[in-house]
Amino acid sequence: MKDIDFDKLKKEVEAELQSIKTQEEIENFRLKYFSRKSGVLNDILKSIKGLSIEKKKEYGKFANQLKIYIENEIEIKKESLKMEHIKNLEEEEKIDITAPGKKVFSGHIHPLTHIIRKSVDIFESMGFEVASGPEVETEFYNFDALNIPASHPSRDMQDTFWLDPKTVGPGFLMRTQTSSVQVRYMEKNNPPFRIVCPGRVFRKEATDATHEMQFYQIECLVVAKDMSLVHLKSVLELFFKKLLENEKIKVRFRPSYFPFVEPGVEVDVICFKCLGKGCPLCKKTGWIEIGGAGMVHPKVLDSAKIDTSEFKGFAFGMGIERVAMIKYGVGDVRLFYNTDMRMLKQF
Ligand code: FA5
Repeated sequence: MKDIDFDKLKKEVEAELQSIKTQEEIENFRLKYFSRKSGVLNDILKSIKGLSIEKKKEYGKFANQLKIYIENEIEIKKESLKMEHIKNLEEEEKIDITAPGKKVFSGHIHPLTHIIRKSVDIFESMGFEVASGPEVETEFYNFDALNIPASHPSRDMQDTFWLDPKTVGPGFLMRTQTSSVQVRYMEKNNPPFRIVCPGRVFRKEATDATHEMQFYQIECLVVAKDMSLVHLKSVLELFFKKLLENEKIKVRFRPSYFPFVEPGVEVDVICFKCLGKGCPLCKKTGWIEIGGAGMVHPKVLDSAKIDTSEFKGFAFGMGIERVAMIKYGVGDVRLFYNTDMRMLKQF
C-alpha cells in the first residue's frame, strides 16, 4: 500500500468545503467520503487492515481524526447553509409596513337589484310574505287561471316565448308576468294572506327605450275579508312614499282592463321631480304610469277554490326597470343591461 498524505488530504477537504454552496452539494460531499461502497475514508480504513500494527495505529489515528473533522465540518456547513437560507427568505418576504396601502375597489349592487330589495323590504314591513314561482311556466298559470281567454292578444306568438312542444311537451312558455304566481300561491294557502312576488318575466317584443325582451316585475296580492280599492290605494301610496323617499307622493287610478281583475286600473304615481306641475320627466302631464292593478277577478279566486262570498282580494304589478328609470333619471331601459361600467358606477 502507498503512503497516505493526510495533510494533503485535509487541505483538499478544506478547499472542497469552501466551495460548497447548497445542501445538495454537501450531501454529495458526504457520500464522497463516507459512502459504504466507494467513500474515500472507508477505502482508507479498509486498506489499513493489512498493515503492520504500528502503521495501523498511525494511519488509524489520522484516519479517525480526519473522519471526526469531516463529520464536524459537514454539520457546521449544513447549519450555516440553513441560516443563510432563512436570511434570504427574510429578505425576499420582507414586508414594508411603511409602504402606502393598495386601494381596495369595492363594488355595489346593480340598481335594479337595489330597487327589488328595497321594494321587498317595504312590503315586508307591511306584513307581506315573499312568494315565488317558476320562470318556465305553464299556459294554465300564466293565462287560463288568470281568466285570460285563448283569444287574448297577449297569447299571440309576438308576445309570448313558447317553448318547443316537441322538446318539453305542449303548453310551456316563459312567463310573461309575475301574476302567474298568484294562483300557484292561492292553491296552496288559505286566506287571509298578503304576498309580494319579485321576478323576471319575458316578452317577445321589439326592444326600444322603454321595452326590453326580459325585465323584472313585482307583484303584490292580498286576499282577505272586506278588501276594497281603498285598501289597494293606501298600500300603494305608502309603498311609493317609502320607495321614492318622498312624503308628498300621491297615487292615482285610471280605469283599465286586465282580464284577471275587476275593476282594473292603471296606476300612476305623481311625478316625484315636479310633484304634479309638469316637467320633461313626466312629459308635462304631472303623472307617471307605473303598473297595473285591481280587485282580483272572482273567476281567478274560483280557479284557486277560494270562497268568493267570504273573501275579496286586490293585486298590483309593476315593472322594476320603469321605476329605476324614474328614480335614477335614466332615459333608456337597455342601459341597465349592457354592463357598461361608466353607467353602473354612477349609482
Ligand atoms: C301586467 O303585466 C300585469 N300582470 C300587471 C297587473 C298585476 C295588473 C296585477 C293587474 C293586477 P302590464 O303588461 O301592463 O301588466 O305590465 C306591467 C308593467 O310592466 C308595466 O306597467 C311596465 O312598467 C312593465 N313593462 C311591461 N312591458 C315591459 C317591457 N317590455 N319592458 C320593460 N317593462 C315593461
